[in-house]
Amino acid sequence: MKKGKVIVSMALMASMMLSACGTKNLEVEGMVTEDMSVEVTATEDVSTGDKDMFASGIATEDNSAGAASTAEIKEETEEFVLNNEIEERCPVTFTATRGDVNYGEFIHGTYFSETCGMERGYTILLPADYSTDKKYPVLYLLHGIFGDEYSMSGDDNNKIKEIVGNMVADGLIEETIVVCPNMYAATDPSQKPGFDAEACIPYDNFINDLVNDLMPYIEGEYSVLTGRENTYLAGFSMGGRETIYITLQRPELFGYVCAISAAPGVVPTKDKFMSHPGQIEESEMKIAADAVAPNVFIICCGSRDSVVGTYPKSYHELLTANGTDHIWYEITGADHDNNAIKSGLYNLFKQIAYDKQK
Ligand code: FER
Repeated sequence: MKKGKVIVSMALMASMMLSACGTKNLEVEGMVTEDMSVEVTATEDVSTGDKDMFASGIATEDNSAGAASTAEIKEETEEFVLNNEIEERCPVTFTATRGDVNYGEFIHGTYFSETCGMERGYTILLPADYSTDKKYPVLYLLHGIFGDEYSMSGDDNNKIKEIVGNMVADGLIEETIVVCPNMYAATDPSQKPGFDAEACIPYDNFINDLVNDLMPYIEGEYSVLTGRENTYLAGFSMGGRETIYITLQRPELFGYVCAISAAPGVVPTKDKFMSHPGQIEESEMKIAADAVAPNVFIICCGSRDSVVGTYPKSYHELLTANGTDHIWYEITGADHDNNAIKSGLYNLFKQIAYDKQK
């Protein structure tokens, strides 16, 4: 793939940015170090007190973008140059609903899970012009605690459809299928999600459901490209925790990974909510030396996450201490919210685009 270009009206961008985040000034400097870990520093003008608007932008942030016409977008132009730098905020041009892009709709389906002994649901976003004459890469996108297969696909404010559709429209990434599973892989249908260590067991069982049941089903049912180069994994919070665990357990399956605001409990710890026995020991927080590491492995979190705090940073520090390449960055001002999710999803696809054009 060649360098991507995005045509954006400066005036349109400016007005979108203004309504998206007041007079905030966000300058990001990203530096990719040799071992692939990225240190991102940001300076921002928070003097206007619009930080809350940024953090709680779930309701207000993107509606302002509306459906931009192609003429409007092309009025004045700026070149988007694809590079491997992390951008803390997903540019509005990728979260905007564009009038000339068909984003498709998530649909619901079910599969039989041998792992859980029951029929289970998923939602799936097929490219608008999905055809069995083509094969598509797949992103498995994991929800947070108490979620289900509708959590990520039903939340218009995480912009998953727009980010994928707009990056495809700009020639940055291939058309990509997005699968949102139900990560609560309980074997007992009467067991319900809760907020204690025992209630986490079904989430930790999801690796078996994903690898042995859902992925084979998706690969049999839809026209998908297989193999780690074409199989992406991302998750938010509890989904971020499982993303890290699954990646470390099965690195041969996922080439591109992003754990957003990952919850505690991958390794033993006690946070303000509960004691976590840990899925693995700290010394196991690495890609095994004889295994192939993901091409892109991002760990990120909002700088003022009020739920998982500095746990994502501690995962980054453990991976670094154990010699596993990854990208770490913080999203300035974001809480445990869609600003973090949009950032993580955008940067995952941006890194995929950059990696695949090489
Ligand atoms: C915890 C803190 C946060 C935890 C889970 C979460 C299982 C998950 C939050 C989310 O998914 O939003 O201690 O333990």
